[in-house]
Amino acid sequence: MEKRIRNAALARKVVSAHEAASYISDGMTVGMSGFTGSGYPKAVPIALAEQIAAAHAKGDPFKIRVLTGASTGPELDGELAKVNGMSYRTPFNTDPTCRNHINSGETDFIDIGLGQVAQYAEQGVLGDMDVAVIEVSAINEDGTLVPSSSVGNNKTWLEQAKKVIIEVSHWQSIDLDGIHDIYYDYGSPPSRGPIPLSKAGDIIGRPYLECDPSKIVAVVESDHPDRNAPFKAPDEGAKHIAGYVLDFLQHEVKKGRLPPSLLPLQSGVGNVANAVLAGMLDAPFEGMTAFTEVIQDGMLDLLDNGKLSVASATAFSLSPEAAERINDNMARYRGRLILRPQEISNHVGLIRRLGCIAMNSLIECDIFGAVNSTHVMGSRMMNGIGGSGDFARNAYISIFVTPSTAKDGKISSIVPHASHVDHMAQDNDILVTEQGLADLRGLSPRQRAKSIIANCVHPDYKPLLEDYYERALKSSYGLQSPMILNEALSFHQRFVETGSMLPG
Ligand code: 0RQ
Repeated sequence: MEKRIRNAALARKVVSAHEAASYISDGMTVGMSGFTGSGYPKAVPIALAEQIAAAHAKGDPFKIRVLTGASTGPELDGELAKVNGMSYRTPFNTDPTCRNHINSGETDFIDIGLGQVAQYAEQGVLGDMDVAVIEVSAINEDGTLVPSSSVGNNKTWLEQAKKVIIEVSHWQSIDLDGIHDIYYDYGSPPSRGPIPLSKAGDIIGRPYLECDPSKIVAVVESDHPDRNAPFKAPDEGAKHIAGYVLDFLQHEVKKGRLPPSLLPLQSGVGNVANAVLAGMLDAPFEGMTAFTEVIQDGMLDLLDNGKLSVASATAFSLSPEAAERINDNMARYRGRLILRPQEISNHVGLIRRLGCIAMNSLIECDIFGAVNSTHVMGSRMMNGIGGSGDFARNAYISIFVTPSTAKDGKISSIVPHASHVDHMAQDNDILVTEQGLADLRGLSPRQRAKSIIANCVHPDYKPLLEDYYERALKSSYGLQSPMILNEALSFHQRFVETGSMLPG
């Protein structure tokens, strides 16, 4: 086994996960590493959950406030949620038990754009950080830390926390060394200067994380794998969506609005996003780049076949097969794969400067193009806005992709009025479903409604939306964005009452 703890003083701080977890007590604010299932601590949260369960069994209170990069995995959000150990959670979650606690009101969830979290933490509005628990892939002789498969908010947590626990993962590739670019010169307003990054592949920082060694109270070794979820093979709908997106991009190149190598790609996670990336393998774009937040399987395939020259992100989000492939060959990707802090991967100024092409998924979109990415029926949290807000608003072209229906056709993804808005209509350029594509750029709300209903709505819902919109044109208080106030949320109301948005 390679030597992963190369600093003698820190090697003397190696303890069991239980001993490390005992530094955390009721009411503490804990910053954990982790972003979309990669690079999160595993051994310490499992031990912590056991300690929380033991305290609860004795009738003692024990809940903590948990801050991460984004979603984590079953050993962290899963275990802590199962023992009802989180009073507060930010900024993004995909764990089903944690989601239930959020939606039952048990856990306060703060849904923040991922690029903004570090700044909020630095302002102190997320609470003083008592402990940070950070997974790394190695500790260097000089005490600097080789990050793991995600960088997320780790730089900020290491700076902000009073005490630090380092979890050294033996599962992570030893060759992650050299993959990261940690920018330390961002500063705070009013003395914040320009970030010297003008291409996705620019290296602007250092390869290692730094931490005041006197704050490190414990080092734990673990060998748990990341949560690497398998992707479903793209279904027919996803393939259709991918086809429309690729045709659109080719059309933009033909029109001279995009270069033949496109502009840096951002892609959300999920099967549709992955299908679009898979489609790019056969598309006529060469020398592409990615400036995104997660590297998923599709990106890796594009890097492997040379279509993508470089991909910048903050984390991996891979299937188990792709994780194995990348772990076995990490050294080959050095210089072509770059992991950065999420305040840089999701920096709105850089997204605007580079002119990213953003592709994200959604819960629902209304006939004017306002997008809900987070709340089912307006009130139930799914995962959070994630990075979609950072990218959608600031992209050169913002594309949203979605199947036209959800839950076996009982829900239309296109509704008269969004029941919650994460991305206002003005930010969203292109909407794509398996039915077709609506190019909303330069259109008025009435023109947008016509285009979305004609191109994107499922045939089962088209007559309903046409009827609603025609009547809105006749009875609306104003005609800029025609609306029937007491019917705007009628699709949602029908679903809550009958289990389907379809009448009868
Ligand atoms: O639930 O599997 O239980 O049926 O939502 O939907 O269609 O598989 O799509 O995986 O891309 O997720 C918006 C949630 C879409 C995601 C969202 C149900 C649907 C299914 C998943 P089931 P799909 P996806 C980069 C960018 C915000 C963050 C973001 C997301 C489940 O993309 O979290 O974009 N986005 N980040 O049935 C009720 C509807 C629904 C619905 C879908 N209208 N009503 N349920 N679902 N539409 C990554 C990061 O930021 C980290």
